[in-house]
Amino acid sequence: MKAGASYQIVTLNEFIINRQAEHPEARGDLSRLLHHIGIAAKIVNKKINKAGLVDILGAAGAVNVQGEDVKKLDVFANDHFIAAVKASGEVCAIASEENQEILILDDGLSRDGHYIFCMDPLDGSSNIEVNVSVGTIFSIYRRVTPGGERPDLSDFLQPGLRQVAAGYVIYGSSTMLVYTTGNGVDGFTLDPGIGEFCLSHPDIQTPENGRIYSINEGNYVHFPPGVKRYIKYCQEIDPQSSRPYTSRYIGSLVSDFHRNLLHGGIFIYPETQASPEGKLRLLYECNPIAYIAEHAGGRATNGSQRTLEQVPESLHQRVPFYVGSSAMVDKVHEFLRLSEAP
Ligand code: AHM
Ligand code: MG
Repeated sequence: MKAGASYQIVTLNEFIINRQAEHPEARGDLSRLLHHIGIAAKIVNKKINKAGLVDILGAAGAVNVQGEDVKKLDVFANDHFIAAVKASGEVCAIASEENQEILILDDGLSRDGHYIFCMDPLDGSSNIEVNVSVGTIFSIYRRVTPGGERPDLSDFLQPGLRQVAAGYVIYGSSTMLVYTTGNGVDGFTLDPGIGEFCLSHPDIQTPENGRIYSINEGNYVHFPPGVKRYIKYCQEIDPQSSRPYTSRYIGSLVSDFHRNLLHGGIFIYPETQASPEGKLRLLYECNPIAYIAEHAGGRATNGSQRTLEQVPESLHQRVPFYVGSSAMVDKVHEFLRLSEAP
């Protein structure tokens, strides 16, 4: 480096501290929790990078609460994110895709923790065996039960609008952590050389319109008529609106959403015959992704209602999910409405 040359690296921890300093009233609780999430993300990233080398692939021999095979890495990610959240001392209870019931943290500091934590520790895990990107999705709420008392389901059945932070980690060609506390969406790329998440995508804004549609078209015959018509619309030739659009579907929500967030696009997982309520889970998949989408200028709905306004009825509730560039979500709504009209 030339004498006097300067570099401008902002690490995740530095960023969190700077943000906290902007709020003199903040006690640092959320900052501590985010810091620990960053540590868990690095540990899980390391393990995923080695997935092809050591015997950690394949089913762990158990079935999760959704009746799906639990892969060993799912268990690893679940354990490490739980440990990180516990270590922060700020969270009194956790909901995870991998656990049927909420996990109550009633030891030490955690009992008085102000927050509850929801997560999908390893989303898209069926993709690991073929080296496709997977992710962790998380969501943080303030508890509603009084501090010191035993947290219960009511702490978790809050509409997504009440999230205080949400984010995801994408373990891809590079590993990124993207999160928001409701004040802009920022992305950090893990620099393996120094082992730090570094600010690489400050204040992400998603394009208002896009050219990518992401949906599992193998389920086409089971889609609602409005979705079928929207797909045909995406495939029509219309140079003025840059159609036909491009179809991209990885089958890993975090990766599909992340690409569309940066380039503009729409991700749809509607209700189908096999999944009449949709496939994706409201608490730890749709709500955090919806919160990020909205704070980046996008939209997220269940086809008619804003995802963040839905009041959850159960921990593992599934909902249809339409998320992405606002103009594209509005357009698919038009088709859904038209199809319902008598
Ligand atoms: P998972 O949490 O069990 O990994 O399932 C969720 C995944 C999402 O990442 C992805 O968008 C979707 O399931 C893909 O489902 P499908 O294979 O039905 O298209
Ligand atoms: Mg998932």
